[in-house]
Amino acid sequence: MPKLVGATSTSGYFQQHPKLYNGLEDDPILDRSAKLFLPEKVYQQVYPSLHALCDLVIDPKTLALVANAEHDLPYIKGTGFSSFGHPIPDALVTSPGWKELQDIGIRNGIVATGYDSALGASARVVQFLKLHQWGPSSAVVTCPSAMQDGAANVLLRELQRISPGSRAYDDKEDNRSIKRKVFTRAVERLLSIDPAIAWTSGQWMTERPGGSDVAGTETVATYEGDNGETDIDGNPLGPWRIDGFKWFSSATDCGCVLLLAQTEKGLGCFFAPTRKLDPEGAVAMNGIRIQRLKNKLGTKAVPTAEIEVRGMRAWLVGTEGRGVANIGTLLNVTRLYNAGSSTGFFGRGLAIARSFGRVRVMPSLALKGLPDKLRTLPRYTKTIAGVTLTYRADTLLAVFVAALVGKVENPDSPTAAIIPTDHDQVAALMRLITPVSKARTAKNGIAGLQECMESLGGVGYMENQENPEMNVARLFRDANVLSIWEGTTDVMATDTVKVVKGKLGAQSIGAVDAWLKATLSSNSTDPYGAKSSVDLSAEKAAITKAWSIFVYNAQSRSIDELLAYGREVVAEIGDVVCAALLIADAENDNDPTAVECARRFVRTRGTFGFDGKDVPDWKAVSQWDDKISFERD
Ligand code: UCC
Ligand code: FAD
Repeated sequence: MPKLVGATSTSGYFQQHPKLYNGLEDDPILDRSAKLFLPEKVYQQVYPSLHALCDLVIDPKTLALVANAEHDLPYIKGTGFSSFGHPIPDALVTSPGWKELQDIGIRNGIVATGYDSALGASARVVQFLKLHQWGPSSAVVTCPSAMQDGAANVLLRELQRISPGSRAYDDKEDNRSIKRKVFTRAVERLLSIDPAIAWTSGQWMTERPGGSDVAGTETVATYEGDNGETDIDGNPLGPWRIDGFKWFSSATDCGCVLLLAQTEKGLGCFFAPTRKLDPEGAVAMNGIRIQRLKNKLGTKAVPTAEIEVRGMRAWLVGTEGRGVANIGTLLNVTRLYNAGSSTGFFGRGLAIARSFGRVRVMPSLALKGLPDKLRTLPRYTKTIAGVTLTYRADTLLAVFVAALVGKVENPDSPTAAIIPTDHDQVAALMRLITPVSKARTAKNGIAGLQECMESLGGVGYMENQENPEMNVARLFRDANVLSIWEGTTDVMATDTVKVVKGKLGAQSIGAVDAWLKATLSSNSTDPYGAKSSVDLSAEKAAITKAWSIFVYNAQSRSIDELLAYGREVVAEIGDVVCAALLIADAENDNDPTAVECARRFVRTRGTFGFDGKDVPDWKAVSQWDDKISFERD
């Protein structure tokens, strides 16, 4: 009998360190999404830079910056005022880690890629794939990036509207050419990949009376005309004076903001640079004072603040009274980022879970001389396979939205065949599926990350400062905001129902109808040239039936009833679109795991009515669980 020896702090069992791998190699759905949504030539062209980014995001140096940003939290310098009572410009202090991460994001074109004309309609897909990987290693600098992208989008649309040939220009400012100059310069900054030039943007919608319902906005815009003040580029600061109080500002270190304010004709959308030149030529704040920073569950490095606005000078975007509609463009972009972040965080959580499952030893198995790693336990792989399937479906859904946005923005540019060519159909799909994707990916991401955290046992709940690559608890904390900001889940449900029952209702249902028909047609003339040799006809029939039941219910019930069941509406549309995407992915190359994922999804989701009718042999199911969880091993 060997002598029993107690463990000490330096002897006994030590867990082998888990290792993260390059996302394009370790996470099959990332590469598969790229193949499904990018034309072959674009896929080949962007693969090397995507691969390099996937290395960068797991580089210990990058993760050390995240740890620094989470440790050195933002704060306000002193009182925010000089000894003589002058407001101090740039009183907000952020960490070196935060600043460097901002710069890395800018240099890697996290925003600019979405506007890369060489990529055409694929630009948004490539951008999405970058964001998906970058988000979980960025300390959430992606939050300001999202609003930066949204602001660029809104300003580009406004530049089109006020272009010399346009007759749509009807506000009281007789200053189109100055406005064009100001917005053109702002767009240059928002899309720059030079950190010395680039601006992030704020998005100030939420006030104390409400963020979901902005009708009670207490910020007021008054038209005063040019007052001679200039922004830091020497351009006029804007003819509107803005006064009010904004309850949440995430990108508080931004170069400009888009905000809502009341005008005599109702809500307006306004653009304002955050800094100006004072009469002595020094940089000063443009009527902005930070009241205090918020103390939050997660997104700790993000300098979220309450802001008092007094005498800020701004430019009207769009027309008075159309503020919500005019900022709507931005919402669709930021909600896409939200979905990219949800799925990106979820994917990283799964990568961490896999890395642990591969090395964690089960002592009772080791003592029996059996394969002893956690990943060999059928109950464990069933849990991981379940969340992996949800993640695969949600990632396809979110990349689909990115591809639709890319096509709406570049209607004449070719795409992968899964995206329709008809502009109205693409626009209607985008408008309907964006809130569905935002709501679904956020909720599933949070729940999925909780499972990933639990799968590491106690270590999962730790901050793991010494091994920041393992910090799944941080991802879980950060992810919890994704279902709240940019519209809560119930607000997304309301928005979805408004689309279904509103003036776009028939068009959006027709758009899904046509897309489903094309996607689920499996004969040799189908638009994807699918080489399908597998039989998914029962699954396809179930999807078609589920959709027709949904359409019948949506059309026959009142808007009030549908609003009450808004979450079910979101779930059903999401299930149908995800199922069709999983089938398209499976038929793209007949990959057996992808086929199993498509089958499983349809046969286990209540939406499709297979419940209890399909009881395959449990050992065969377990083998598939292992394959779905650890496909690349
Ligand atoms: O939370 C925030 C920032 C956080 C950080 C961002 C990070 C991003 C991800 C990064 C991840 C790391 S900023 C605050 C965000 N706030 C919201 O999202 C507001 C939530 N509430 C809503 O979305 C509501 O649905 C409202 C406020 C839009 C509803 O207002 P109303 O007044 O009831 O408006 P309606 O009646 O629904 O819409 C008015 C008009 C309609 O057009 P018309 O008049 O032509 O029929 C709508 O079709 O606006 C149009 N509209 C839209 N158009 C409304 N929503 C949209 C839309 N999404 N797209 C296009
Ligand atoms: P409320 O609108 O009061 O909502 C409370 C509850 O009522 C929610 O559960 C909501 O779902 C429900 N509800 C409201 N309306 C409806 C409806 N029509 N149907 C069903 N249910 C409904 N905002 C900005 O403008 N800019 C920012 O930079 C920003 N950054 C943020 C950063 C963080 C970390 C957080 C947490 C929030 C941030 N927000 C920002 C605010 C965010 O957008 C709002 O918190 C959110 O939109 C909800 O608004 P609210 O807090 O006023 O809650």
